[in-house]
Amino acid sequence: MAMPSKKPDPRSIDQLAIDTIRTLSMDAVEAAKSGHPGTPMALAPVAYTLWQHFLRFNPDNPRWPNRDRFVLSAGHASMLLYSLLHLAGVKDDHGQPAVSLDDIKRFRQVGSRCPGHPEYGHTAGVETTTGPLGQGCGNSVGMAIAQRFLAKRYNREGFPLFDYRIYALCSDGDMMEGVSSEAASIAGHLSLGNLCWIYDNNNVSIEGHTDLAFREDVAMRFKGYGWNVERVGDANDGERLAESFQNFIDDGEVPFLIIVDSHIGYGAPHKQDTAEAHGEALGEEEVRLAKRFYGWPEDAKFLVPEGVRARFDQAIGARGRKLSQNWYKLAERFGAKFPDLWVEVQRMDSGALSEQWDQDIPAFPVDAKGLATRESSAKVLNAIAPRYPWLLGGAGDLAPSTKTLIKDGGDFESEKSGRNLHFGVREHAMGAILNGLAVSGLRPYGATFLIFSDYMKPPMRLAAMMQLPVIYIFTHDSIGLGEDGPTHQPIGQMTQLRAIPGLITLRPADANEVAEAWRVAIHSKRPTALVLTRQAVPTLERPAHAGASGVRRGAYILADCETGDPEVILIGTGSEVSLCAHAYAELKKQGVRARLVSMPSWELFEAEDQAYRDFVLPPQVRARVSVEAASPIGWDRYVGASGERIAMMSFGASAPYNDLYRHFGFTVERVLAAAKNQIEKHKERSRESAEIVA
Ligand SMILES: Cc1ncc(C[n+]2csc(CCOP(=O)(O)OP(=O)(O)O)c2C)c(N)n1
Ligand SMILES: [Mg+2]
Repeated sequence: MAMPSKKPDPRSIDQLAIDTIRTLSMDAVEAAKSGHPGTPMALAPVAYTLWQHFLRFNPDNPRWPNRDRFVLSAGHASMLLYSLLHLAGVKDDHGQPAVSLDDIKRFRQVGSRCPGHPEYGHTAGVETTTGPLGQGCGNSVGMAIAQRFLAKRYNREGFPLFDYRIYALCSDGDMMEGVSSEAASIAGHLSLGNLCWIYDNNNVSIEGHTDLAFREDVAMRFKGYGWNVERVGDANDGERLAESFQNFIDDGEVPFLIIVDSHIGYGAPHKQDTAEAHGEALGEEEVRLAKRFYGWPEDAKFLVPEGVRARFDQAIGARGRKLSQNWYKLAERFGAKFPDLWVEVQRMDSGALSEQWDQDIPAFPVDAKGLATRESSAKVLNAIAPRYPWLLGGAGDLAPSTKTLIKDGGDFESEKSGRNLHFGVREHAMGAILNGLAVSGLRPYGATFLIFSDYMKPPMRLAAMMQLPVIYIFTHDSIGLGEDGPTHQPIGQMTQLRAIPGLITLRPADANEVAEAWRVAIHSKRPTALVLTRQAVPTLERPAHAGASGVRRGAYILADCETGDPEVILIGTGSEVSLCAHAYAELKKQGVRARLVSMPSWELFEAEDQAYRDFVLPPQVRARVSVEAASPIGWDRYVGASGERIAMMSFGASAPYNDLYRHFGFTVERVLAAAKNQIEKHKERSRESAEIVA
């Protein structure tokens, strides 16, 4: 492998290419009058060395499944990545440049492929969305787990179908965030020898010198996690950088941290090594002086000197094309020899489902005692898993409680690559790892108590933004968890999850709704949260109650009055549906025309057309009661300002759950009273408005 020289000749094409990355980044930020120039200027040689000499990546086909992954966890340095994508000539799905020079000129503007921070799905070659510090680090661990899982399942003697590596570039901020510590800890535990983090140790963050808040010994910390650690004392020392990357590749046993000492804003005479170089345009004069320092034409803007693109093409381009061509040939031979496995790989790669994946999902018989929805979920998960081999996941040390083990799925451990992941008590990293697994084509799920979804919101919202079909299994979903008390009882969590655009929440009422909820989740191209009970809930009688397939529409009429409009509509979710069903039966007995609506998913209901929504909740029927043992926020949308919401107005308490339901007013009597109040109230109102009209 050609190593770059230690002190590149200032006129060498490699130095010219490095300085092109720097100047493109400076010019783009200057034009936008916003952005982060300092870190691309400092890290240009690091990224250049990696991309040109090591990264196995075909610019013509950035989706090549066996490509090395490059994650810019320090997403604010986005111009570093955009410059690389541009200069390496990376193509999008239509064979067009992933990033044109025009995109760079319109950095951070409407319609540009160069938004402020790298966005997955928006710019070809961007492996994951980064910007919230630490997330990319977490994602990279998921990617590394994915590679090992894929290698274990599909590689055969003489067929190393998946042998790629994962590189992540991290800043001081990444290192300070807790999620990267969680992720590094589990990466060390799992001996992920395919993972390399490059830590940009520039001693500067937004408020100034990192001494203000961060003096820990990062090298010692990572050694403690079981990583190999190397130091490169000068970010401009291409030879030493190359040596470290080679050591990572040669080692391959445990994750690898390369600590690189760099100078933020390298070459800017007044701003180098200062926080000002981090997040604002350098200013015209400073840019001019920095260009003079690089030996660059001072007035040139967005200049790509002749030979620079060709240089990328000769190195990363030629290498990547050759490797990927060879890989596709290998894949063809693999397909001939292992046709079933190859079908799987192709299905996975295209995001398709495995054949007959839902054939074994059971129908649950009516059962007054019933079972907890976490229990029925376990049965459904284990009916799906054998037919869906790239479905994998685990819990944050709560598998026995969340019921999320795949039987006979094997463990994913240091020496094992099974389907049951053990995240340990690391919910935040779990969320980020799930995203890394999902962008790698696997179908991941992660589980914990609903209350601890609080610990993983950042990666959940990124999953929604990236439209990743991650499945979250959140159990112990209300005061119904009982004795553990208010610290463990979720109140506002449903509201918070419903506020994440693009996340589908599902709170199924019984075992058959759970089966449908899983069907929705598996079919979904977006993240889905299954919200499940700890306590048993009855399995409702169907078809006396409507079939559970209505779950797909978010809300459906479970039981209705025989004729005409109902006088009142009861709307419940999850464990409160059976409560409403009892109230409905009682109302019916008393001759009241009631409708019972199960509403497991607001998002799916909102996606239905107005006609269906009006069919379920006719606008003329104003007497409405919602019942959900959680925050009332948002329910006025469905019951109206004059409807009644039976909800939690405070934190919960520690007691047996039946007592808590009574204590907090989740009783048949209360629902009955609310229904009758509503009927009276709206009768009165229609009388009043009739009088006004008369
Ligand atoms: C979770 C999170 N918190 C805060 C920020 C805002 N922010 C962006 S960069 C940064 C720190 C910059 O320092 P460093 O990470 O060392 O990056 P450098 O300037 O050295 O490139 C902060 C606080 C963020 N992007 N993500
Ligand atoms: Mg820094």
